Amino acid sequence: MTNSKSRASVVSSSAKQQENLSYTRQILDARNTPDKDYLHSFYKLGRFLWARKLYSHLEGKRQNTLEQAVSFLIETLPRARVSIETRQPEDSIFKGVDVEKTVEEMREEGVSFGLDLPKDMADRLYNYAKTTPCTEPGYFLENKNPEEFFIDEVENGRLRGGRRVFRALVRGVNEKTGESLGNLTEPLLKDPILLSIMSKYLGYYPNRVTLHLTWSIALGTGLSEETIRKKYPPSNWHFDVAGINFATYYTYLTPVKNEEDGPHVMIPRTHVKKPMKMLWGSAKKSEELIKQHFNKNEHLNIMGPMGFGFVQDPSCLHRVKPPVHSHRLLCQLRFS
Ligand SMILES: O=C(O)CCC(=O)C(=O)O
Ligand SMILES: [Fe+2]
Repeated sequence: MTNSKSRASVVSSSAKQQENLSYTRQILDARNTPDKDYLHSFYKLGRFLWARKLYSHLEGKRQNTLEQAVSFLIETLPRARVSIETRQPEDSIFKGVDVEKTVEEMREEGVSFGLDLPKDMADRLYNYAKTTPCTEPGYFLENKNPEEFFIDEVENGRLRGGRRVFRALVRGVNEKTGESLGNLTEPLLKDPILLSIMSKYLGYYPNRVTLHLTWSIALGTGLSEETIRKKYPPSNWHFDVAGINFATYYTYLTPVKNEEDGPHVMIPRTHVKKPMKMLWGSAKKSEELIKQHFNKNEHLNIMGPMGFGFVQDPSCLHRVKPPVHSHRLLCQLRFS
């Protein structure tokens, strides 16, 4: 973990929601690039289906045992009242979504749609992203602090007329307004339907959620594919390894109506079935390798209006197709 101080600020701002999430103990914001955590030790096993399944089984068992122990204690100590807010499905943002069907689709296809954000929430996240400083991984000032900028300072793919920018990670806290990504996404983080989908899919209550709010910069048409791939890693085909087992909720906060608006592209079913050799080495896969094993008609370009939301098992091969004319904003919640 890169910065325990900023992590603490998000964790404390969401202390109440954690209480309500019962098991979801750690909520991390994007600025800590929490994925660094996953690059070491046994998290690497998360690329293997058998490891994800085994972990789900063991973690599910551990939580059940814990739960039984806690209820035993509560029952034997009748005066010690523990208040856990249990939200009902009718309070969900995703009221009406069929949990079983969604989980089934995730299992079969690796993706399921129909989890759109209400307009006011999408608007709030968009405004937050417009008014909060961003950073691009790998760019630092002379004093070694990350170089910060606002998204409106990126025009024609360049920051203040200077260097090229490919992506802008929105900070988890806006020091000026006191707003935080953790607070803004709180209704999502404690949404009973979303949590139910995630826990059913994973086989245990998620222990941790990481938040990412990311602008993909409109790159125009002049840059070579090779440069883009080098400078913008998620534009390469890859699978995520975000814990031992994990699943992601995505929502578009700018409309993605066509292939030039920055669609998320994936190959359904590859969470359970990947060519053997893709399981080894880097999680990033070359275009050539993908071409050898998959037809173009197996690629799914995901498009939708602002607020469009879906859940995915990001062990599926996927990538972003960078936008051409206007920046695309995506919010990701990774449950693990
Ligand atoms: O921006 C996207 O659509 C994909 C991002 C992604 O794959 C990642 O952050 O790992
Ligand atoms: Fe990814």
